[in-house]
Amino acid sequence: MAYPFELPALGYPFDALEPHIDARTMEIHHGRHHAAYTANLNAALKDHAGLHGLSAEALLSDLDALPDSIRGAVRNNGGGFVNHNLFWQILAPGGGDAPEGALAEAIDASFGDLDAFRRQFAAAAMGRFGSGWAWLVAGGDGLRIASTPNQDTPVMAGRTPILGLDLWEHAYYLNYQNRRPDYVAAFWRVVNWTVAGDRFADAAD
Ligand code: MN3
Repeated sequence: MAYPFELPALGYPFDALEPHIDARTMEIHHGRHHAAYTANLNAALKDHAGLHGLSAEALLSDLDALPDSIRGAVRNNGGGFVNHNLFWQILAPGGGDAPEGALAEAIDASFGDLDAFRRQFAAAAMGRFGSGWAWLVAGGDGLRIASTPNQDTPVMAGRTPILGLDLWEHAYYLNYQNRRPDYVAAFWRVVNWTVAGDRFADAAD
């Protein structure tokens, strides 16, 4: 996908992830926040026709090549666009079982076992001060956990996020207020491990 970027459909109803992620949060998060990142990315690129053939990932992975006047806007809004595209895909109603196949083996090899991975991922999520994301990332040296501020994304470093957890308060405040640990715990109940496994397989190609 290239300019003009379009807000992707959610793929399930707003209330599909309840009680873990509430319908009102999903409606605002997708329909306002993600929509705004999409619109603002398009606005930044509007007068730069030479960039209109590039994917958001291509733009983000070479920010230095962009004009100074739009680099920050593309970083923030392009990051917000791709991060939320991923986020909706790696959530699923009735998800949260466990990874299978090659991803399960890689998690065990990289972190010990699934519980140890969950603990390390949660620690990264809790350690991110303010707004940002926690990630399971593939690329180069295998699987690892990462965290980024704001809407920065592993895509900026040419890496493939397998899972991402939105740590902005807009992702959880209505239901969880300041209880980020409860939100992180709820995340494991709605992870779409099938999509995560597919992303891992694609990253390994
Ligand atoms: Mn968000």
